[in-house]
Amino acid sequence: MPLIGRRRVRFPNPNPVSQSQKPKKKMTRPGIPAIFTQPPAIIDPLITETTDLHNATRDKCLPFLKGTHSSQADLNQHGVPALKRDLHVGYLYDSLEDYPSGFVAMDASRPWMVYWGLAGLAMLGEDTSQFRERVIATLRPMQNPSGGFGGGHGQTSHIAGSYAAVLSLAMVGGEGLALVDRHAMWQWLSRVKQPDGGFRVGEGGEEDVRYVKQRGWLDFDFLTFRRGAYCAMTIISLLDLPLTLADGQARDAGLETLTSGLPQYLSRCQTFEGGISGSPGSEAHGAYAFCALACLAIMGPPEEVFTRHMDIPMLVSWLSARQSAPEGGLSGRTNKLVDGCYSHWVGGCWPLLESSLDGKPGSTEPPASSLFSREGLTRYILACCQGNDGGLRDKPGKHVDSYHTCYVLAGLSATQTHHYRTDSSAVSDGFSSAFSWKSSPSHAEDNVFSKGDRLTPLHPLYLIPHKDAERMRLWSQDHPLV
Ligand code: FPP
Ligand code: K
Ligand code: ZN
Repeated sequence: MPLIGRRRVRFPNPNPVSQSQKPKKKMTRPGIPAIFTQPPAIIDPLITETTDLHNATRDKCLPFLKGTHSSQADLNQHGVPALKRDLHVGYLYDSLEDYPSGFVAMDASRPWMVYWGLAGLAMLGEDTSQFRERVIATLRPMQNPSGGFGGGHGQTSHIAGSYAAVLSLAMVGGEGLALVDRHAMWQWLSRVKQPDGGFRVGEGGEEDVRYVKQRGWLDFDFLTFRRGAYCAMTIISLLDLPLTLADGQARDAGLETLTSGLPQYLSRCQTFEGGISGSPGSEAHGAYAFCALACLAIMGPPEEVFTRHMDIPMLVSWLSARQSAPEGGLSGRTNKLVDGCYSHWVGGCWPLLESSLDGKPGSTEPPASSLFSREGLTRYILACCQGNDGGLRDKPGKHVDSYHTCYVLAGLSATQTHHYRTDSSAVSDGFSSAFSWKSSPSHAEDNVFSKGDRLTPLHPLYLIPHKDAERMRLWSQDHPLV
């Protein structure tokens, strides 16, 4: 085998299996297929920083996957640990309480923290309406009279904060449904709509570093200043906002509606790899793949909008490459590491694609074979992502947080559920497809989780319970803007 340049080349062990199966104190638990307990059969001989990170991650995960880690107890007949339901519930209740001063950087993500907590609790079967008064009191001061919600008190409106606020209000219901100034929201969204069809995440400020300081990870959005399309379509469809554009750059440029040019814009976000980026010309990433597909599926039936605006074989190929063995978890982009949150951002793309490939609505039966390994993802989530004291995480060795708790649970729920569309919809306008989704428990043969570990499914586009999405939409329809 030739040496490549002057880089270190480590030749793969010709018999890696026997190497890893040297007698060890703890034997792999029974019921676990070899693909989840051994290094991959083909190993890249070129060692780079990337492969080192991959190997280190794999070695960290293996004891958890094999069921031999000292923290693990209660493995089922498939060698999979139980969901620590009560501990996760406790963790999420705590996540909605006070934070020590070290968390000040999260101040700009307060609507998100409310959303992650509520959505996680909803999946775990808790009643989220109990938080109604507190959520309203928390979010009310974040709404700006000129439309939208900021990330915290006194902050400029941001499309992601507005998305999280609207979803949280949908989950608490009641007076929460009336909190949003929908007229101002419509005007604000019209102002952040761009002549190229996309949405900026806020007004102005994209070159103002103060926003960057203020917003932590959301700053990616301010630097590239688009990426708001999914958040916008979620808000528009749940609040039944008019599609006609109010004053703003987009209308000045001749666009007529909030959806004008949007599918074409998303199409330009599909990259040479087949994945989808947050804005044309940048790197494909799982978080934006979900946002783009969910956004398209809000606008129309997947089998029509995906086929028209995406190269589906390329997309399927890129999405499939996000899953790796033995970990079973998903990565967000090429050559990067598995991370529990992509269980949703990437895993949540599969039900949408499966529905698109299925064609017409009405197929209540899950497809005979899945496009990804539900078993692998379930194993990664339950074995590698659960914190000892509750909460879920990116990977072993990382701390739990409410963002990962929410999206890892959402990914687990996607592996347990068959999402399909029906011929009936709660609405009769252009968003009828978005409100025609139903979910039923999947009884696939490769279910490896225990019976008691089923989660309440979320709407696959809105990421809140179906009934809450429908309730907000119907309430809004009953309260037309004059
Ligand atoms: C890279 O992080 C992450 C991104 C480029 C996107 C982050 C955005 C989201 C998670 C959510 C977007 C969705 C909405 C609804 C606003 P990294 O480099 O730390 O991670 P990686 O190595 O896994 O790519
Ligand atoms: K990451
Ligand atoms: Zn993550």
